[in-house]
Amino acid sequence: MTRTQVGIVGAGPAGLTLAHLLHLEGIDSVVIEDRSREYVEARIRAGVLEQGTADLLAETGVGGRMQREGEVHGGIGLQFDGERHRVDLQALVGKTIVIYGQTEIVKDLIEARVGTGRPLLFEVGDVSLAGLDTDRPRLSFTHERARQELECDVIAGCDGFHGVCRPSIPAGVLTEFSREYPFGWLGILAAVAPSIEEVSYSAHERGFALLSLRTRELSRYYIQCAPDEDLALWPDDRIWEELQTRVGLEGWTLAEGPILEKGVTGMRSYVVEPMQYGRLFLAGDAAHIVPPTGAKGLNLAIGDVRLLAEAIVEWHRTGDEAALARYSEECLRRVWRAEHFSWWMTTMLHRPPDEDPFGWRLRQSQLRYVVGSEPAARSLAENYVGFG
Ligand code: FAS
Ligand code: PHB
Repeated sequence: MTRTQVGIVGAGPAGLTLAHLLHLEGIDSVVIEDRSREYVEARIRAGVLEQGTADLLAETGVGGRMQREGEVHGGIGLQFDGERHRVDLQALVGKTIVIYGQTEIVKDLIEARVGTGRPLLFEVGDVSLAGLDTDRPRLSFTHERARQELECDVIAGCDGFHGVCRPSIPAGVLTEFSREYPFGWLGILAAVAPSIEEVSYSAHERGFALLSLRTRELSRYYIQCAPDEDLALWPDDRIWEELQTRVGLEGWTLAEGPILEKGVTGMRSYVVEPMQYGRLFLAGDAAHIVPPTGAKGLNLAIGDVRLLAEAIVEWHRTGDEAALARYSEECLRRVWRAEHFSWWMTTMLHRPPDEDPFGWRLRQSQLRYVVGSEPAARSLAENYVGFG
């Protein structure tokens, strides 16, 4: 049996950022991940960082490449009825966002972790948790064909929506809140210069489309599809044709190019309360999921572990467990604000399969109001850039 102060399950943004923040404060941790390093570094996901997230990465010494290669954006586009409107985030709320892929953040955090020489174990198997309601919770797992036992002071469940930590909490403790959406996103990564300067959301009668980017040479575009859309029915030319229909504008051209990756992502809202049990603390997608329309998922995960790291440090320094006891309550206020904003953006911009003309008119009116009223635009802006 080996020991550590914090056992961290999952090497996604939540687990890696937590390990990094704890290390800066001299608190030891072990990170265990069931996938390979190559897999987690290649998994294409989020692209938009709230200013608070970007500032945290920069202030804690893992934001150098983000500052060199990321793009700071002062606005986003909302397109409907043949017009693209700019929501000027910087003018409205004095904050910006950073465009920098989650894959790059994960690479930067793994490099920092490896640089500390502290344990980051990939391709672990059969992870199980025990003793969560004692002061010596334990992780057991297989690594390099050997069974390992790890005694911890606390365990951080950063293992995403399909992980093992949340299900390790006894029945009857948790309350789940969820909503499934009758649509998903078909996303592409294309080797073509983005035809937009900033992220642009488009509501079209045929459905939603999103124009985003990773670099000035890599475009990241999405179209609304069925949640179980069969990708085999979407050859590249059909994807480009549908994108052209949904985002086409007078006097503007969407440049096409080779599609490097394509995939379908389902969409749900989900929150579990509380986000802790005994010495197990859930963070990120292990505790909550948002539809990506609000670009909140990654940012929520970072917000959770920022709070968790502060609470663990305070406990180790003073023996005072009050901040740890308040962790879930503190997180959930921010989580539910992001859940509502993500639901609001999603329902405003997506066409439900059973939408009638009345529903479409309501959405058009809502979009006109958001781009035409400064208070309404400011409300969108302050939620989009985040409150951190
Ligand atoms: P993650 O899921 O990123 O990381 C959890 C880690 O735990 C993974 O590496 C997993 O392999 C590991 N793990 C799981 N079970 C384990 C076990 N038993 N033992 C050990 N390790 C285990 N958010 C946005 O803001 N914008 C987007 O466009 C966007 N697109 C997304 C597309 C997809 C397909 C998905 C699934 C999510 C997307 N998200 C997006 C949300 C996403 O970015 C998450 O919010 C973010 O990855 C959350 O980070 P973590 O909580 O660290 O969870
Ligand atoms: C992305 O760039 O992948 C992205 C941008 C904005 C979103 C979701 C995803 O709301």
